[in-house]
Amino acid sequence: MHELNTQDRERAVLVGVARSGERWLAEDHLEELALLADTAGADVIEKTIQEKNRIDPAYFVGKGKANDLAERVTELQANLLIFDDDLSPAQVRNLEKLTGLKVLDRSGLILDIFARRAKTKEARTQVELAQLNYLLPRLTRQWTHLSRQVGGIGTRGPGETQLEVDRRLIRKRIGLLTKALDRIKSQRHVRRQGRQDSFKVALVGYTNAGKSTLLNTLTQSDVFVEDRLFATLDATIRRLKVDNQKDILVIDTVGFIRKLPHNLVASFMSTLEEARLADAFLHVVDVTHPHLFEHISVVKDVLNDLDILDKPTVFVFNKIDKLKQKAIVDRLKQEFSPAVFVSAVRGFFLQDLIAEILKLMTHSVKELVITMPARHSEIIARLHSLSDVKESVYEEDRVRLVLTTPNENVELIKRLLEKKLPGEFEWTSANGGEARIGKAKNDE
Ligand SMILES: Nc1nc2c(ncn2[C@@H]2O[C@H](COP(=O)(O)OP(=O)(O)OP(=O)(O)O)[C@@H](O)[C@H]2O)c(=O)[nH]1
Ligand SMILES: [Mg+2]
Repeated sequence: MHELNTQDRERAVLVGVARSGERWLAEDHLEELALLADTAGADVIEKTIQEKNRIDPAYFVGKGKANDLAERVTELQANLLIFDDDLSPAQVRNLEKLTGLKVLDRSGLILDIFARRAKTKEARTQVELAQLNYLLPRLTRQWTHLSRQVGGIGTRGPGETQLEVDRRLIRKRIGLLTKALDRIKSQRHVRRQGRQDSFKVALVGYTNAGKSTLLNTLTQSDVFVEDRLFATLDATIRRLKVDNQKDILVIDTVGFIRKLPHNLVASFMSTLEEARLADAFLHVVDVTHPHLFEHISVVKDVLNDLDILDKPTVFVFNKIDKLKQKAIVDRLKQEFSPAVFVSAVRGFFLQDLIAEILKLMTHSVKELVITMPARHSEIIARLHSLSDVKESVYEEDRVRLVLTTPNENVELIKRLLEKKLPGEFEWTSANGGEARIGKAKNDE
């Protein structure tokens, strides 16, 4: 992210709207918007909040406030106006006309950061797709004209030429990108097959909570870490060795944030696919953050939107090395369980975390579907003793068994089958979805 510092930084004015009596909330949101602006390469030269219960359809803020803003930005020689809430395409147009500045909203800003951060082909494709979807309703002569003239934040990504083509071409491009993503997804699926039988935990959490740092410390890796928002955009996977026996895969994921646009989350589904297939979550929380409770609920909301909330979870309260108010620890222990308190940077109490992961691993169950020759009754009996057989269907000389078993037995069952029935069985793990494991019918 070196280019962030070498480029000319833009001068931004931030605008928020608060319902009456909720000024503190808007101030807080603007604080975070300022971090986002900084990450995108802008210096925030002023923050302004209007208390208003009704949103103005033409300018978002009131007309009077919009006029004041137009004067103020000239005085301040600002070149960028950023709103904390999503604006309609018409509001953007009106505000740009009135102020003569480029106007962005929170989604546009986040998209710009994503465009800079995206490194892999998958992330780039996803970002471009999200940008085009964002752009489509906003594509007007005015916007195109301004972006060509002004450039900078909010205009990177698809590039100027894309802005000049008509909507039909953009739709075509969206179609192509969607297909490309599908292809990448199926390649990822093939790669995933090899990892099918390891226990997988995904690091989820608010941006800047310390997920990548934790991955690095746990697995002695060197994943990019920065004290800015959205340092991670790709799902990185590392192997964690425990007891020289068990292998755990740890997956780093994109961080979440308040007011994360839904279509943006959806466009990252492919990256989050790894998280979706994980056996458990480590929900990493910056315990020193004044709004940690809100962070936790934002993360839960996003996981819920993605329909993946329902997984065993360990709460990992991170950064205890710089926690001053120790009293909060008792409250958190009461409210969240299981919970551990660690420092990823200093490596404090990581053993507690590993112990919790091992507990989850032991207690979690996997559903297996095994097809094998029916004549081996002694093996079938052994499978009954190791698991809960829910269904056995006999067909000619083979039997198909659907069973659930504690995760710790999965390896045992696999070894048993490989030893006694080499090349004669098939199995799938329902928990991991589609992928096939085992050495079935030479089709691996
Ligand atoms: N004091 C302290 N700082 C930490 C700790 N863990 C992480 N940090 C710092 O917090 C910042 C964010 O760390 P990251 O690991 O990039 O956070 P992340 O959750 O991966 O962030 P995104 O990828 O943006 O979602 C960095 O400046 C880290 O050095 C910790 O245990 N103690
Ligand atoms: Mg990260």
